[in-house]
Amino acid sequence: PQTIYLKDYAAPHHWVDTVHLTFTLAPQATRVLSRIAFVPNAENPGDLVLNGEQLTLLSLRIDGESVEYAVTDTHLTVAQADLPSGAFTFEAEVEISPQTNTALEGLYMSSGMYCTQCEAEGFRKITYYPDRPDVMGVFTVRVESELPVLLSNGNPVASGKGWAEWHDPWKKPAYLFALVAGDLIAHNDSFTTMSGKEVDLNIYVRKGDEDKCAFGMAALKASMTWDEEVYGREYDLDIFNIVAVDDFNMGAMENKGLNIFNSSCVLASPETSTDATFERVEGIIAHEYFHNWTGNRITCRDWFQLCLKEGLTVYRDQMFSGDMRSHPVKRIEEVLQLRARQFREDNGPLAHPVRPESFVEINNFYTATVYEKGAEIIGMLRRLVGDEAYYAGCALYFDRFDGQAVTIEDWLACFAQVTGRDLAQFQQWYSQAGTPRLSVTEAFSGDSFTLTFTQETPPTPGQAVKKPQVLPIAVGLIAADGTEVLPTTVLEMTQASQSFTFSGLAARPTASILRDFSAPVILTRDIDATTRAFLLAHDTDPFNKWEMGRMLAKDTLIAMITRNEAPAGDYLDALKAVLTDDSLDPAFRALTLGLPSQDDLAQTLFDAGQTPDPMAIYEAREALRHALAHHFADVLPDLFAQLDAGTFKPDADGSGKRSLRMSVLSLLSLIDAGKAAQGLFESADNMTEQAGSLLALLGAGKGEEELASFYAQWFHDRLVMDKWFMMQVATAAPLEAAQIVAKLTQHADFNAKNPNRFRAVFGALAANHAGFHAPDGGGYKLLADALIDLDSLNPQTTARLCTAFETWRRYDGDRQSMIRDQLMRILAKPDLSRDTTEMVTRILG
Ligand code: BAL
Ligand code: ZN
Repeated sequence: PQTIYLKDYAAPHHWVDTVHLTFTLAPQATRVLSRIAFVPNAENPGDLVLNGEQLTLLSLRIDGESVEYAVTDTHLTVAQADLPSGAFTFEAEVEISPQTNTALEGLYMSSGMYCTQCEAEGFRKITYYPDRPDVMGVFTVRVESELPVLLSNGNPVASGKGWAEWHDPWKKPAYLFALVAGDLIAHNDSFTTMSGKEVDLNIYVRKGDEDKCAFGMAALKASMTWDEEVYGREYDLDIFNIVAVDDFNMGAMENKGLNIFNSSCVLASPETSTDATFERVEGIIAHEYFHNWTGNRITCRDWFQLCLKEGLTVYRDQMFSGDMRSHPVKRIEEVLQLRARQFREDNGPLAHPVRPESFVEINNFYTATVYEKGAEIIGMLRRLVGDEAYYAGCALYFDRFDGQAVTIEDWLACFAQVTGRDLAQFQQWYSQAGTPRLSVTEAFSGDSFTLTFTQETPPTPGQAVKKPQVLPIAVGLIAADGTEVLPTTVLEMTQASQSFTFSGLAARPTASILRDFSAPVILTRDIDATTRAFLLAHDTDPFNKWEMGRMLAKDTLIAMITRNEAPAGDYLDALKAVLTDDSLDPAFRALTLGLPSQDDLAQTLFDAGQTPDPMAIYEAREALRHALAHHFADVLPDLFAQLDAGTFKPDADGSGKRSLRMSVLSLLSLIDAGKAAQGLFESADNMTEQAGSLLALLGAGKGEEELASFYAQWFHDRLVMDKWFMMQVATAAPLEAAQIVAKLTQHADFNAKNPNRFRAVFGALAANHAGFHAPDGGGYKLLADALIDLDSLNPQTTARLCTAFETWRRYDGDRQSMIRDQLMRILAKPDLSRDTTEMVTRILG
């Protein structure tokens, strides 16, 4: 397959003015008639080059005349010599087959409805078109079908029996095109924008899901208000539609005026959804809505600039969720996720810059690095320039680039202009892959305290030598009595090694370093358990307070794994103090009680030069869970009773209490024979507690009856059934995991074609660290078998799940050789997709 390079970017030979599309829908023979007004690009004249894949071309005309053209599997070309000299109208009719489109890119069918997914390059499976984000046009779309709901982008223009017309006045690239047709029900509401415009809001769902839309609608309205209040951004159409689709590769898609959502990311009700789902729905609704300005009104010049819209939009949705809930809790959750997904990626064969320099298949670059590290860069930029300059830079960006397809350089230029800063070194964050290692030493002399930092970024594929990054390092200093002698101060590190001195101190303080996780680095700091426990008790920065508990837990587990030590009493006492401290937010206490994942421990051991043994990691973690349960035995039952949040409300307060309550229950189940969990399972009126009590039972090696009754209650609800599948795999004992997965794939409700269901089983297998890495290699083989089968149906989801193997070089020779065999077996599959070929090749290195 061909590699595409950022350095090769060239503007298109033709721009698009207007696009008229008529869809005559039929499951296996949909007709797409296109009329496109093209304008030659005087600065780069040439042939008319259109993308097109899996299309049957029925007719083609230019300015009403037939013309010579060449068609390949991927392109249609009309030679410049055969084109009119100025602007012209291109007309074509193609036939496509939505029903057999299992890749879920382009126009496809899901549960009887038609829907589309065009980002990144799906529009070329709908019709011939310059399918690149810098080509923007004004679309008018006519949809013909007997189905009752017919939707596309923009505003409705006219409709009649069996047809509807839509017009989107905002020019857009083809990746933001969308079409939906189905027998759907609308949950309707409205919103008045800051300039007094009334917007009609709809969430379209299948019959039976109407009662799961209210929360998403409230989140949408909150997002619209927030973007007006915080960024001054107003919505710009008469209507905003969201549609829930069951078969969807991603979480959701920001198509202009017609967001399409994986149903798991928009539907929510207390009976069927956990608090985590409510939080996810709120965040994703906001994310897609915020794209209307950061992504749609201003889009990317090319796909290498993907982080321009994704990093910024993730940052915006994170700030929104923090405002809706709790910033400290949200920040800890973000960092947990960043470390679990992005650091893992950045430390392995798939490491790539936030703005990659090349790709084979762009779908493989919708990664944690582009999204989450991309968001961290925005957060660092804001820390460095300050709030006022941050918002001034954003305002300039919106003003200057509205209606354009732009680059990271364009974005940064706004902040350079507003602040007068030179952001050249900062821009390296976009081009240099790898997670910087930051180490620090501390010295006190006279009345001065000095912190000396050293940074180093390890080599990553294709980047052997690294330069120092700009690091905003937020620090605070705390006196021995717990008072803060230096409030949070941001140090700006730009060199490989740099010292910062604080004077006028009466005594040596304790430093709190990298507050709020102010830069995405791995911090090494030589501090003893007593200092960690002191900061856990006294740090005013909630993130670092949590971080100290996490480091104590990690040290304890590493000592248990490598030296067979018993858990340190100091750690157990410090954790108990947090668990029982009523002055702390329950959500924070729950996060502090959470142990580092097995995958995190494996990486930590590997970084320390050891070969991680998945079974030993699993056993130590289980032993620590039992030790915690026994150490807290006297307080767990009371805490469980006190933390009853009463009537279910999916807000920060209620979800925080339930989160701590479920953490308590999971420990309690290890010492009360599952009684409390069985009781709650019987009485729970919400999914958070029903699934939480079932998980607590399964985690204690019980729960078989409850699992069966859960199925009997929920077999008709596909999203709850995803949980039923996932919970069994997630809690499977290491030596049973492969067998349980094999059995579940034979279940009548398993369907590999549905990405949610496939991920519920195989994503959970990959996440069950000891189960996936079971010594006989059964987990590897099972996943490889499933990926080989899925690749013919759905390359995108297949390629994504190959990341299960990305850490293979951490492990012992036997495991490495078993994984390599499986990767080679995948690669040997005839007609393996471009997506999977690229991923496996990169993983093999
Ligand atoms: N643009 C793809 C889905 C999302 O990031 O919103
Ligand atoms: Zn996005």
